[in-house]
This record gives sequence, C-alpha cells and structure tokens, in this order.
Amino acid sequence: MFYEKSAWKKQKNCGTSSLLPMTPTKPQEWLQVVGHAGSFRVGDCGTLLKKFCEEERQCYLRLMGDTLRPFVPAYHGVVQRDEQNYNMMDNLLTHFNSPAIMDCKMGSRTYIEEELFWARERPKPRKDMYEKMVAVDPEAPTPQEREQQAVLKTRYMQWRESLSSTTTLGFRIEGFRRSNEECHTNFKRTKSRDQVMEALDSFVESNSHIVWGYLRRLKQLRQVLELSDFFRAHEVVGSSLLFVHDWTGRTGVWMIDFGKTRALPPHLTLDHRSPWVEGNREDGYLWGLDNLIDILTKMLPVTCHP
Ligand code: I3P
Repeated sequence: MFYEKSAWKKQKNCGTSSLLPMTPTKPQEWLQVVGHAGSFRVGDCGTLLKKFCEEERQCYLRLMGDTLRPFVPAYHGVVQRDEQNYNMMDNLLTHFNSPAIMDCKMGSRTYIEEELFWARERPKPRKDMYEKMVAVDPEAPTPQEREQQAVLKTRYMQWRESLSSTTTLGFRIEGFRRSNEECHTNFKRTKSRDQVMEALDSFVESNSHIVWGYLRRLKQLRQVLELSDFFRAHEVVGSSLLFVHDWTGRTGVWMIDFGKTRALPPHLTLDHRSPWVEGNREDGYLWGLDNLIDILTKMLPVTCHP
C-alpha cells in the first residue's frame, strides 16, 4: 500500500483518486505503502496506471455511475504501456503537498468465497506464505504445515485476519507513511482497539484537526454506502480505504482496490454488518467502518465529541 515516489500500491487490484481535477499542480508522484510491488506507474495528466484486472475494471465502470463515485478515483479506461495493459485512474495524491498516506484494509474477511472453493478443489500449499508466517510467529504452523513447509493461501489469510484487527474490528491498518518519512508496515499484530488507536494517533501525529477531517469524510462515506446500489449488490473484499492528508490540513479518504470485489447473484443483497457464514457472502465492511469511526471519535478531546 504505500507510496515511494512513483508507482504506488497493490499490484493486482487497485487504484486511487477521485474528484480531483486532472490538471497536475506539480510533478507527478505516486507513493506505494503496501501491496504487490510493481503494480503501478504514473500516467500523464494527473493519472495513475494500475496493472489491468478485469474484475476491477468492471467495478470501476459501475462505480462511475453510482452514488459512490465521489469516493473512488475517477476511472479513465484501459491503456497499454510496454505491452502491459493498465486500468487508468486519477492519481489521488495530485493535489496534496508532501502527503501522509495510510491504507486500511476493510472488512472482516480478506479472501472471497470462491478462493475457499478452489482451496478445497485444488489445494496449492504455498511455501512463500509459510515463510511469511514463521517469520511473524514460529509457533503458528500446524505439524502438517511444518512438515510440508507450506500453507494454503486461505489458511494464511485467516491467520493474518485473526492476528490483526480484521476479525475483531472489521478492518486493519496495512501501513502508513507520514510526510517525507519511511513507510511503516509493521502492523500485523496490531489487534486491540488501544493498539489501533495508538497507530492512528501516530499517523495523524496527534492532530485533532486532521482526525476531524477524516471523521467528517468517513461519516459521509457511511451515509452514501448505506444508499449505494453498487454496495448493496457487491461482496467487497480486500478493498482498502486510502487516507491522505498534508500540512495544509487538507484530508481525503477514498475507496480503492476492487480486484476482489464481486457482483452478487440477483436474489442476494448484503447489509455488510452481519457476521459472515460461508454462503452468505457478508464482508463486514460497514461493521469495520463503524468501528473505525468510533475509534477516531474517541481520539478527539472529550469537548469535541459530537
Ligand atoms: C498478502 C496479502 C494480500 C494478498 C497476498 C498475500 O499477505 O494478504 O492481500 O493478495 O496474496 O501474500 P501479506 O500482507 O501478509 O504479505 P490478494 O489480496 O490479492 O489475494 P498473494 O501472495 O497471492 O498475492
């Protein structure tokens, strides 16, 4: 997720930027904080190119006609560079000055039901994920996983969810980068409300004005999500909220990363707050947003509580 000058975030699935005009005010840059390296490159005229993903393209096309449009990067179609296709979208960082950015992965689940199906049908134990697991907790693998030196992706994802606040709060901090600093991505064990609050406070550098700005925007987003046709009809998994602020006090939050967002069958809609049971497709997105809003509210001085 975070950003170092030039290409930013996740490789497979996402994008940024929204209501911002396309006229750049300064040389373009894109800072990637977390996610798959090499997924992004800076486009022309305030745009960002993200490696092509058909599912994500479908989502952006629908989102451009939905009430959520102000909360996602404006989408400009598919372009090719060096024989690689990209989804082109606005670069959300364009109108910020040396921004601070944070990626929060939303929802109580980070894999889609389809992935569970394939893990059962054609299990493919992953050595890279085993290695990532033991690097964090050498005791985590089961005896069988230890013997294979490999874990299934869904098992790894579930382990990551329960280690972090995904399972308990419905979102997790993936990483952040304060203005002109290194990226901080050491949040795999950031799980409790207090730990999350501490990390958020460090991101905003205890600045209540910034917290206010984020809260205002998140509350608007929640209202729009509750009315959005797109949101009602999609399982939104592995999607992030991108937080951006700078020293001028400007703040913004956008929904990004729709590579694992899937349209539901016509008879099914989600409330995004109910617990997930396999088959119900619930993603816990709004439950996570409620918790995030609650935590940010508690970070304000008591006299400022709404
Ligand atoms: C990665 C993270 C990504 C996931 C990726 C994982 O783990 O869960 O969301 O990509 O799977 O390796 P970590 O954050 O611990 O490094 P997707 O969301 O696109 O599945 P991958 O290695 O199969 O890309």
